[in-house]
Amino acid sequence: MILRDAVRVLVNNWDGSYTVPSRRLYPHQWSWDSAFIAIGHARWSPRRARSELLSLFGAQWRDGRVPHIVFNPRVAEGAYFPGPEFWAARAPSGSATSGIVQPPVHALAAWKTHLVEPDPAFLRRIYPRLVAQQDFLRAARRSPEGLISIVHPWESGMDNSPAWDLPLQAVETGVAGFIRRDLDTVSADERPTDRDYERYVGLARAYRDSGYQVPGAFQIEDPLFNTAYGVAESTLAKIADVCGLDPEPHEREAAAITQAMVEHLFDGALFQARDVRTGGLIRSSSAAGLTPLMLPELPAGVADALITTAVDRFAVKDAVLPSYAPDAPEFDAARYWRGPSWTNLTWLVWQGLKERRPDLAATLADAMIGAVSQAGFREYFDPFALRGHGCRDFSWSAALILDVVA
Ligand code: 9YW
Repeated sequence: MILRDAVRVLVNNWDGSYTVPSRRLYPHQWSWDSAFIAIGHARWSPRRARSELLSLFGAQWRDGRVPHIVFNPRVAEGAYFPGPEFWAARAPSGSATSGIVQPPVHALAAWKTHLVEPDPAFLRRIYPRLVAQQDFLRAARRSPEGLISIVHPWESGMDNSPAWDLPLQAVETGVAGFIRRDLDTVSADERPTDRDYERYVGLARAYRDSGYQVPGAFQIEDPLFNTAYGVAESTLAKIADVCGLDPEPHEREAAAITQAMVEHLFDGALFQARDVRTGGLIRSSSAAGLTPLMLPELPAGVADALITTAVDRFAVKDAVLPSYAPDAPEFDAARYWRGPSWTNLTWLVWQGLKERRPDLAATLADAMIGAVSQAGFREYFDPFALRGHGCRDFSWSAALILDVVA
């Protein structure tokens, strides 16, 4: 039943060559959504999984960046804010896109698709594009410490995480005159605030006005983004191997980023984000800090400390994973990335626990299935009451459940 419903969500959200995250709230193609969605498609239609990824990379920029939104020209102007008129950017393919990126989880998606239905020709086609995606991050976003930075909260994928409260204070507000289309669909107390949006728009506008070259007042090394980058390198090593290419440079890069993360972002219990402008760690209780469990070469002692934190502070033994630790004062069970459980974040931590702690991984899998069985394929869930929040029929909630039960 749950599998049939999940496939139905993906079929209804399919747009011919890719899947929209949600028909009403997000009617275009989103970058990291497409990766998670491909992982789900792979379980029932690997052809759609390959199409999902190839269509996204069809809008890759010449500098290698994969834009976080690829706009569908058939969707009415103004249906989503900020839309193509705001971003004013075009890929060489001619598609209108945004100019920022999202966590690079796509190599993992390509590999998982290949594992379900081996297709070396697909891997050979997508490999150079995945390498270019990483090259962009190295060229444009790497600090002397060897970590990759994001220049907008939207690039983290966790837009209004409390981890961004402090760095956002340095960002000017005062950008007004826009219409929040998200509030047409979802109630305001489940979304970021207007003050958040003013800063998001201000930051995006400044980056846009520099030709998407110069970061504005927000430059952060985020543990989830860096984990995705590191996992991409270890995955590219496997893909290179299948393609008859040298995996070694990717292995070296994966080891280097893991080491830099442990050295600069680990606080002894959780990975934290670092503010590049001040050099200081931003102490928060975001579940993003648990995702380094996915890094294959994470030292065992560090992994053990993360697992203790996951159990003690994120209730991993008896609930779905909250996006923010419930014992922290900023926790809000219903507001977007400030506490609710998200299937993609839970899935990432589940991946990281599968080999290290199969018992906890099984508990998380059951919890994910329990949440969608009770509330449907909602965008996010109250981690304790399991009440659904945000939009309905949300693609990655459906897609990742297909992977979890496979
Ligand atoms: C927005 C599409 C995207 C996700 C992000 C999520 C949200 C867009 O939706 O951002 O309008 O707020 O935060 O992770 O990719 O599902």
